[in-house]
Amino acid sequence: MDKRHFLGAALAAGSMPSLAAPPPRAPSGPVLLTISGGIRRSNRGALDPALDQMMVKHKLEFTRAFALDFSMVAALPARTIEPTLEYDGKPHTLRGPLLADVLALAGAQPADTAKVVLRAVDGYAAAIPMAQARMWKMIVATHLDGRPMALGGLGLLWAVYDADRVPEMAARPIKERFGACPWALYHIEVQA
Ligand SMILES: Nc1nc2c(c(=O)[nH]1)N[C@H]1C(S)=C(S)[C@@H](COP(=O)(O)O)O[C@H]1N2
Ligand SMILES: [Mo]
Repeated sequence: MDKRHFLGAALAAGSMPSLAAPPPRAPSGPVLLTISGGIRRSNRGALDPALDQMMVKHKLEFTRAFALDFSMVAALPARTIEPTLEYDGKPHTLRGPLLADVLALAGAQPADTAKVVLRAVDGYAAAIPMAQARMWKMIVATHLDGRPMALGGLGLLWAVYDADRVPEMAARPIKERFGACPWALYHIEVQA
């Protein structure tokens, strides 16, 4: 099968739309999120041991990565969820694209058995199987209650899901529902 037929078939099957789409532009604003590991599209090179200081401190390693600014995340189709948050026990509206769609932008379509490591600026990291990310419909939230989120609060990006709507998590005490949800998310590693 030549390349054109392959892409056509993939598009028709809906299996790899992001790969067939024209490559997204490089970030023009400050990069908020860097995706490395099992990606098929990159827009930056290797970790710079001199200038990528926070990633060095967090012991990250990569030879290429896909970097996103806020507008690239916000341009993806958004979902809205309304989980009860553990911090105030109240339902809040969170909006942002599916984590799976953010990964697809970097040409990553991890198998259900693959893990993604979601890392926050404070070093907190959660490794979750892709099956869980898909089942929980995890989003990369850009907005809380209609507003962008502060760095110093829960932003700028928060990997989160609708815990109230996932029965096995809703059954748990509220303090045990968000361990897989780093706020101030800045790096995702796709593991094989
Ligand atoms: N960036 C960041 N996100 C985080 C955490 C954290 O320490 N840093 N703690 C996680 C854990 S283990 C839980 S249970 C919830 C609430 O953590 P907290 O009670 O420490 O705020 O947020 C999760 N997200
Ligand atoms: Mo926790």
